[in-house]
Amino acid sequence: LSTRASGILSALDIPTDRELPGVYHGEWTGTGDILESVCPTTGEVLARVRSASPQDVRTALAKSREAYELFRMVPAPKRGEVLRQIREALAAKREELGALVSLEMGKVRTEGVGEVQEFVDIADYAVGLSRMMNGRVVASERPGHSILEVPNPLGVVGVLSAFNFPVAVYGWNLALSLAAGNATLWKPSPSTPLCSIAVTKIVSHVLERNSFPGAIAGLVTGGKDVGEGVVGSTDVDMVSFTGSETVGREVGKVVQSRFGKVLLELGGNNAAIVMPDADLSLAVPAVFFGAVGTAGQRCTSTRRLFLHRDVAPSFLQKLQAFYAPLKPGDPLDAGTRLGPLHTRAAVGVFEKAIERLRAAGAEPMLGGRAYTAADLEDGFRGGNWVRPTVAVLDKVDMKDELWRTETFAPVLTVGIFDELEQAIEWNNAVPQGLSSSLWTRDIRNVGKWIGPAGSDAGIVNVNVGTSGAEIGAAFGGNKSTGWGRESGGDAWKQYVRWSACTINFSDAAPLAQGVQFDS
Ligand code: UN1
Repeated sequence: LSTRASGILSALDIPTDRELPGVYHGEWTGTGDILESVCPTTGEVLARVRSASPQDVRTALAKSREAYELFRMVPAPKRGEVLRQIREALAAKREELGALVSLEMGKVRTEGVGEVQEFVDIADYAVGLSRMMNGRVVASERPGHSILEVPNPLGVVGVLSAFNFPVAVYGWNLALSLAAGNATLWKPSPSTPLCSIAVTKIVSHVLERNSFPGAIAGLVTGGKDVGEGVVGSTDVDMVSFTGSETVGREVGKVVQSRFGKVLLELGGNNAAIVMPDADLSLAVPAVFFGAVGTAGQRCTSTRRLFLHRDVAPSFLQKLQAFYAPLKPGDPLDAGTRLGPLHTRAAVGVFEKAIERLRAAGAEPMLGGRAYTAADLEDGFRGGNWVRPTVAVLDKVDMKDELWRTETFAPVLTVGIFDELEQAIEWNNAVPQGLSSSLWTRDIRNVGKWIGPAGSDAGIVNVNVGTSGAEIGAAFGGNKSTGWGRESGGDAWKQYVRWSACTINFSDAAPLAQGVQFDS
């Protein structure tokens, strides 16, 4: 193992000299297939992980249920105290864990550390929540009666997360689920097992120190079969899935068919709209971050850019200046802005998107090609590198696949408009509805954008880019993005079982609606 990798792993107490167990349910085990963690920057194999066998999944599910039955009796503020300690433990390893995200996922250092910060933030939020998950007292129409709406713990929450946020998305779910009194079982992406092992270690130490069962935050690494084992199990009360629309559609059906709860965070196809009165000194860097940050692999990445005709030439010229110095760099180096794509397959997806653009007559004005080995410096040749791409289309047809498909790569497709209404129509004309961003200083545009005839996405920003949301508001999207909400806002209400309790304190037992049913 390179010293670059071994330093990061040992700082997180991950042994580098043996196969790693990829299952945790109070103890570490793993008897399934081997998963390889491959560094997307260099191609180096970072570790071999023993994933969950079908028996491991069954054991983990049983342990999760047992842990839930104990944990649901713990008062919520006490659960919050555990979260507070998890928050502290994560913050103490912020740099190390952030570096592991960069090493294993490939996003650049500041974004890797930012992702850990996002987990810290949601843990803070959930500590507060643990004293504020309030139910309600509802006025009863009957004398001497009260109606309570009581949030009770839900059960076992299965979290299936994607490679692109290998720490934070689990964090959103774990923090709310734990505050709510549930046990959580995590099935991470098979290509980021080390991040999940490192996080689970940190969390499990806190649980063990507090004499709680480790299975409150269990882990089953693995591929499709492990995911199916969790999704299909009636022992899992809610499945929170982040990933592609194709897989999400199946997950949704399976969970629905057994009447479980499902929370879906699927594709994004996010647009930024730039009006002629926009402050370009803010809009250009925001679009640059949205399109190139995480090498275009956030579900909130900016994929579509709609420029008002009056501002298009100067916007594109300024954007070009931001793209020009980009070159492959080690995501671990502080100055790097362009990391690799996470997998080799993603390079093929990028190339297909470029072909589609060319077929539509749009020659990219920037990028347009993957890096070949000959273009790359020593050390990077085993990685997955593409040139961030910008292409302007003369004719915009939102029915064309090139606009409708989410390509998980840094490809920004640009259309030119004359009226805001037209741009909003384009914004809404795709199947996905995650994030959107309008750049203007005219309050009348803002009113249109955030109102009934405005953006139909879950995230509707003004003078803020499409990606990089804070944790305070509920995060999620509409339409084929799946309507799920995670993180802040009212998202916690999905992680509980609501009990409507009508209580009669009186000496009579009248029926509602005045119904008389005497013998
Ligand atoms: C994702 O890409 O799955 O808003 C989540 C953002 C981040 C989370 C993205 N806070 O870009």
